[in-house]
Amino acid sequence: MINEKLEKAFNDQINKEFYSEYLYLAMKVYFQKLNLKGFVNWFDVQVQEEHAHAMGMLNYLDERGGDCVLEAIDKPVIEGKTIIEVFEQVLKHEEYVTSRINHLADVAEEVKDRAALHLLDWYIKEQVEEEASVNDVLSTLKLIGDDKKALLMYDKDLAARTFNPPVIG
Ligand code: OFO
Repeated sequence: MINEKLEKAFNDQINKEFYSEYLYLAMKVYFQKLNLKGFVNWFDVQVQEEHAHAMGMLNYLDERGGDCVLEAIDKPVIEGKTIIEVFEQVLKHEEYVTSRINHLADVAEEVKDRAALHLLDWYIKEQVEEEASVNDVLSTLKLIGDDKKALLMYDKDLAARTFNPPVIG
């Protein structure tokens, strides 16, 4: 049976993963309006990844005999106006999620739950990849600057991103 404090921390994080899914869905809509299909695809993959992250924790909680309590998901707000600003928000958001996963690992450590720590190792590694992939897009966008032709070419590159269902744990 999972410790109550850890169960609550998992539930909080499940909510944040679903929020991430919702935020990236809002960003997908933003790019649909711009008719940038590669960016739309990039966010589509992001949405599926976040859904998988949330489900991985939800199923884990169930496996450990815990209760999953689904709370309301906040309304997603896109803060920036430009494409770069949208990706700066994504990076800020992923850094925040990393800090919350680390907090979750701190709680698992505090209650000496080695099995949960093992699962969370996967999420910690995943956050390194998440931040790296956003940084990658941001660096390219900074190089592109105001060059519309280069942006359209990059949009084609992003169309190639595919979702590979993660094996969590
Ligand atoms: Fe679930 O990694 Fe992004 O938020």
